[in-house]
Amino acid sequence: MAEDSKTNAKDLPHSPGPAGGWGSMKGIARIYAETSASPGALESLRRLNKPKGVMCVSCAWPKPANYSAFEFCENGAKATLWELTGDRCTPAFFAEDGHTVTQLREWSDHELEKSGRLTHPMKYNAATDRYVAIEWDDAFAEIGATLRELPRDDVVFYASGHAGLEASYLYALLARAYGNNNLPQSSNMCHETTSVGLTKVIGSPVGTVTFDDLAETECYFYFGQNPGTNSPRFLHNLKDLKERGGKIVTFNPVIEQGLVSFVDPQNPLAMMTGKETIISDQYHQVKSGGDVAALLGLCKVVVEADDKAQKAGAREVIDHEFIAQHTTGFDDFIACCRDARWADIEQASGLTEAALRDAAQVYIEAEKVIGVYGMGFTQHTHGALNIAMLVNLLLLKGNIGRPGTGCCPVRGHSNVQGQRTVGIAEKAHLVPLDKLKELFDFDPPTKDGMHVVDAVQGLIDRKVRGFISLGGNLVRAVPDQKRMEEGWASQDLVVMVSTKLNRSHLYPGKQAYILPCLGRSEVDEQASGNQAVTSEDSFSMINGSVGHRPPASEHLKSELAIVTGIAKATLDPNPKLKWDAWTGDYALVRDLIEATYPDDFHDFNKRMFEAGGFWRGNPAAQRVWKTDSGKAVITTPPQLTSLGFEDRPGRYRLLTMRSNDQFNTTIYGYSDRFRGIEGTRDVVLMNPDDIAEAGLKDGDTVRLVSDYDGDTVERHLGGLKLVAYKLPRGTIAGYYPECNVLVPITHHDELSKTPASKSVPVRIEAA
Ligand SMILES: Nc1nc2c(c(=O)[nH]1)N[C@H]1C(S)=C(S)[C@@H](COP(=O)(O)OP(=O)(O)OC[C@H]3O[C@@H](n4cnc5c(=O)[nH]c(N)nc54)[C@H](O)[C@@H]3O)O[C@H]1N2
Ligand SMILES: Nc1nc2c(c(=O)[nH]1)N[C@H]1C(S)=C(S)[C@@H](COP(=O)(O)OP(=O)(O)OC[C@H]3O[C@@H](n4cnc5c(=O)[nH]c(N)nc54)[C@H](O)[C@@H]3O)O[C@H]1N2
Ligand SMILES: [Mo]
Repeated sequence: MAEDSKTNAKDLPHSPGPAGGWGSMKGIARIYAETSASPGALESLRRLNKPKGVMCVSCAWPKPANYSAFEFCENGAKATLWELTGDRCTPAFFAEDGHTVTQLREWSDHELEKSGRLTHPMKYNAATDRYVAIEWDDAFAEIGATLRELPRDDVVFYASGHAGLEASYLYALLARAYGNNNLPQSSNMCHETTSVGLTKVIGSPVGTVTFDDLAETECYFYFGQNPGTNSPRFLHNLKDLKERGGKIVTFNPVIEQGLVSFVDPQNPLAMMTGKETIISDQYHQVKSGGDVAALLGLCKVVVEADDKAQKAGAREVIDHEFIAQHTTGFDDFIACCRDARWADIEQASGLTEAALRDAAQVYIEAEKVIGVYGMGFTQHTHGALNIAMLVNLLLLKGNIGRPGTGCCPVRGHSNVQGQRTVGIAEKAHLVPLDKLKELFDFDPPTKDGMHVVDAVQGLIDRKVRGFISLGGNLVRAVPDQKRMEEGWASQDLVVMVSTKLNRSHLYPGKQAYILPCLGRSEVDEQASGNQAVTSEDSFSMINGSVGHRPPASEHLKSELAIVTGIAKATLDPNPKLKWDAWTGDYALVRDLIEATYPDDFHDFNKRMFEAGGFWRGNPAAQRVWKTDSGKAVITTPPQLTSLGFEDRPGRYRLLTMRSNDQFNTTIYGYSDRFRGIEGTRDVVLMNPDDIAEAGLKDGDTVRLVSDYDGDTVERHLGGLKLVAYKLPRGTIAGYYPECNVLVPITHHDELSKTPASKSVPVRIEAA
């Protein structure tokens, strides 16, 4: 490798300036103006992420116990304002000329949601091809009648990781009392690789760090997560580390502005002077799928340094005492490190030996290191191997289960982790079924249910006949979107619990309903008064949240009330299933959660408003390893990439990315200011040398074609503008969800079935 692969992150063609700063203030102001949110909405921002306030509806980044005056970020503010918009999508909207369901399919995702908050329960009328208003009781009765007729195994209960623990617990109970474990969740497309892969190696499905560790650490090794856009409050912790002299080493094919530099928008002096903090000391533009080799290279240098130290009688680099006491697999792994050839590591990672040696030196010198990762790790065919390799690096120096160290997967939706904790799980063994039987006097099903991938396959094969969606926009979020749309529309029953109109509403089955719900920032008045809900963040902290805003419409119901409404209309009466009492007082549901999970949730109702939340605990953080061997597992990699395919001429690795102007399938606008891409999302980013070699030019209109060997389905996406961009050769980038038509449903992580959306094999053609 001739050139040094380490990038001087400041020297970028598309770099528009630091993350945070005035740019973030302008971003908030633009959304405020565009959503016509009332001035009262700004009051909600002030209450965000504080005790007795609203827990942000955006990402799952934890809330500090010592909060500041404005404990929210640009994107949290955008998500909140988007929910508190003054726009309304009423029955009159659906009756307007040009608003049949077929016509609405021509609208963009942005336009659909921009129509505003849904105000009434709606039912699809096939004769007029329109949604029309329906009374709640009629909707529940009709849904219940159809559910009772459908074969139990053919109905899916999906949840996007948003609804609070109380509604989620009852939703899972509804599915099991109905008769199946078909409880897939958005994490099946997201951190399922962590749930399965991290459990395999350290016995924990979730991260091991807390805020105390962030305050104490000396160093982050940062892989495939984009804090500037997806967890901006993390930028404050990264900045704090830099200010106390710590180091950040980043691996990412794309230069992400939040990992380059940051101006703290909450610091008036920094705002006035534009004083930016440089975040990454080293930025390594690894190839998509190249992290296994990069991590092997880092470990190789650590092993080499330890050999040298031992020979010289100096202090050892590897923590041999920890390794002997706490791990298995060490000998095989260091043999693999010693045997690995630099030429192979360079080829597979796209990084030079010199760059990897620089990075490893930082790791060797730091006493306390945290490994961070996100979707850039989990969404690959061998995503679990990425995680295992990062764990290998951390274990070599005992960097798990010690203050200031640990493994930090950054979770997505605000309650995605918590929903799994309280029973939204398709795998039966993850749920205390005996407890459910004891509490509710029915026999919960023991057969595993469907993962999102199984559900999509079931839809494509026309085996899934009914779908309940607690939030989310599955038609747009999953791979193979074209085939999914057809399968979705052929169902007997589709029920969507939603706040905004989205594409999943526009492929109605034979019987389809949109059930509009309250947002988290709104008052949820029930028999015992305004209700609080709880959620669990990335650090396993549980927080209460209380809405203060008036509901967007008087016809809305809470998610919990909708779940119990469906349950009552569907299930045979059972005196132990007290749907009405639970709806009247959510504290009773928290008692049930405590009774089902006593270790995690003791004194739940008392502790839910502790500042910063209460910690559910994590054995791995105490060096108790709940693995098969009772030890942490050091993994010898069977291959050097996380890809499921070989390189060949003309084949590129497409990574699908998020812009700064979206939350998943919710598109706020068309400004990705961090990447300098404005006005459109229909782009492909590509290395200039790759563009030249392909005989194309910057600005050309091109088409991507799936180059997948797993099946013969044709998948393509045209009308994309080619943008010359600083990317590793062979890696190209486009936006999620637009690129989902190109991702095959069988192209997923081997262990967890998480779709491999960060390395999709494609060809590129002039349009
Ligand atoms: N504003 C906003 N906030 C969000 C979301 C949102 O859409 N908008 N979504 C929420 C959700 S559900 C989630 S899961 C999280 C997602 O947050 P992230 O985990 O940050 O997810 P992505 O932005 O998809 O991708 C992460 C990074 O991986 C990099 N990457 C791609 N391939 C590779 C690779 O092979 N190796 C390495 N090392 N890096 C790679 C990409 O360049 C990108 O910077 O954010 C949550 N927060
Ligand atoms: N190619 C590719 N595909 C991906 C990804 C990727 O990086 N690349 N990322 C994956 C990831 S990480 C995830 S998590 C999934 C996301 O998949 P989903 O969770 O299914 O999708 P979202 O876009 O988060 O859902 C948006 C909808 O949720 C509804 N909603 C918003 N707020 C509320 C609320 O308070 N209650 C209720 N009931 N509904 C509400 C609104 O109607 C809105 O239209 O997508 C996955 N798909
Ligand atoms: Mo996610």
